[in-house]
Amino acid sequence: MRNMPTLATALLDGLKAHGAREVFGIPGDFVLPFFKVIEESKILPHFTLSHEPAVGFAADAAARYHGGIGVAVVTYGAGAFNLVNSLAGAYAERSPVVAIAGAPGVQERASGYLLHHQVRTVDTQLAVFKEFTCDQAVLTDPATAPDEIARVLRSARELSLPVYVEFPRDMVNVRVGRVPNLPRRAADPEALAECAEEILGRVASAASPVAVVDVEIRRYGIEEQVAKLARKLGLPVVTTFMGRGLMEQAGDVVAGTYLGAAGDPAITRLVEEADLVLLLGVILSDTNFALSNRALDPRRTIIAAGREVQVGHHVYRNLPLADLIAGLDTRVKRQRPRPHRVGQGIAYPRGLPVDDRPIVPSDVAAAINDLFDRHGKMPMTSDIGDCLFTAMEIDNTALAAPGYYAGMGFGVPAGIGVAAIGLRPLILVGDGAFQMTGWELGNCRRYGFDPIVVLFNNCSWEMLRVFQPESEFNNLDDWHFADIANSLGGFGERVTTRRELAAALDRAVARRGQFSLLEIMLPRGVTSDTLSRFVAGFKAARERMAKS
Ligand code: S1T
Ligand code: MG
Repeated sequence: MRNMPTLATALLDGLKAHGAREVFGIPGDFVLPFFKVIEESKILPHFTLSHEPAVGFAADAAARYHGGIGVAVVTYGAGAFNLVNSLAGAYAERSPVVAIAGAPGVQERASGYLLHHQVRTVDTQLAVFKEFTCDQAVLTDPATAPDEIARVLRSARELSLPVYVEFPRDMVNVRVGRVPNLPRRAADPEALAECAEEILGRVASAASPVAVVDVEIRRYGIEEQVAKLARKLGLPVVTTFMGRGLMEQAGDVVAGTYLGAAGDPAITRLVEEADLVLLLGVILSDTNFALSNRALDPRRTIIAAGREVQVGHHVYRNLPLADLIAGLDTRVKRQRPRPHRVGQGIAYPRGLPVDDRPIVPSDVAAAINDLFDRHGKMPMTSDIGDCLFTAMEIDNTALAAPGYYAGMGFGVPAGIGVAAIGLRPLILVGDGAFQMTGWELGNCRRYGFDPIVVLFNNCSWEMLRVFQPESEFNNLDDWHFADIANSLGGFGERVTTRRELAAALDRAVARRGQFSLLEIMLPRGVTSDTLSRFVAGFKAARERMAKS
């Protein structure tokens, strides 16, 4: 017994072995014993935040950036239900977050009392989490707990989706066996061979094929492999809206981001006039495809996502994307150079005039491009709002953003998650979203995080205004966010002119050891061109659908 780990240390060791690098959480009485082990065992570093939605966002963003799994530890009921929206977003956007919820002890469950934080039955919480996690384990039996943990962690990695672990508080120090490390299940070699040959045959006979990539290629850590394959095949690559920031190192093959009617016309033509579209790890969402002028024709589309590959009318199941890319790579016979029809690289705005004119959203993109030219790129996170559409005018740069689920409040806590893995992020956020989770910046000082926060303050829910200009409820008050930075342990300044913007960004890069909050004042009613085209296209698509 002495040599056996406790369930708490077995879980932490298992998490680490399966790719967790840190833990985010907020304690509560049902999870205090586990938190004690987290803190004292030092198996994984831990970071506490202020509100559970932020815990989920931070864990999600950390997983998106380091390619392992994210971990969110919360208490029963009040804590876990606060995690629902973040986990739902992680599920929608295919991010492997392990939600670990403390819970009533096995003995308490049988007491007959309603326990505090309990909603209906003890298992109401499990039932809710089943909707947006791909696997669950309730650790009530020491004999099976290690295997159950191994199974859910493998599911999280294989499917790149959230999982749920419920940890009764009286099980924390129970002695158990170690959590086995289950190997990933690879593709059936025959199915892989047949699938790869079929795809390569299609590509060889296509005149103008294109690859569209989305977040799964990052989730499975294969961005470089996709770039290499694209070079061999002479395939131009575009990212989806959700996939913006992918393959930032592969500027030679990535032509830009496909936004349909809202995007660069050359990129739109590249996709819509292609005679073969290879969708790699793509979420088939409205934000990615609703603005298509031409619907994706199954006969000229190959889609590999969610461990499934569809080529025309053939479906290959249980075929992981990483195996497919490797299988294609080894079978490409010879390179077939194709004439590139797009000039590499879209001309993103840069060279911001340093003058005393007021700032518009595209100026922020130009200022950030200039900043990256001077100081090097920074990893970015963004909230939903015009800041994310403005990000489409920043050079293709590593980005975590809720481009599909579109949940507000992601940007700041996601940036904290990125800081926790040792990077210095640039965070883009609107004033409405900042009202939701901006307070979390107050946690930067104790961990020594120094993100740069670029806050688009238009005193408005501007994106909603674009949809419905007549509504006055979209007017927000002026909260003077920069003024709160000091009391939260950071540095804040408000900028209103282009000269001030460029100078403030430079100062922020130089300021280390505390967060910098740049509150950029933007006029109401002014948006990036990309947002206005996007909303116009979205409304038109909805109207088309209503008519048909
Ligand atoms: N609540 C949550 C959690 N997520 C949402 N996306 C919404 C509500 C609806 C919503 C938007 S865009 C938007 C809201 C309220 C306004 C965003 O305001 P702000 O952050 O200031 O950015 P900007 O002024 O640039 O629009 C969407 C699309 O669903
Ligand atoms: Mg706003």
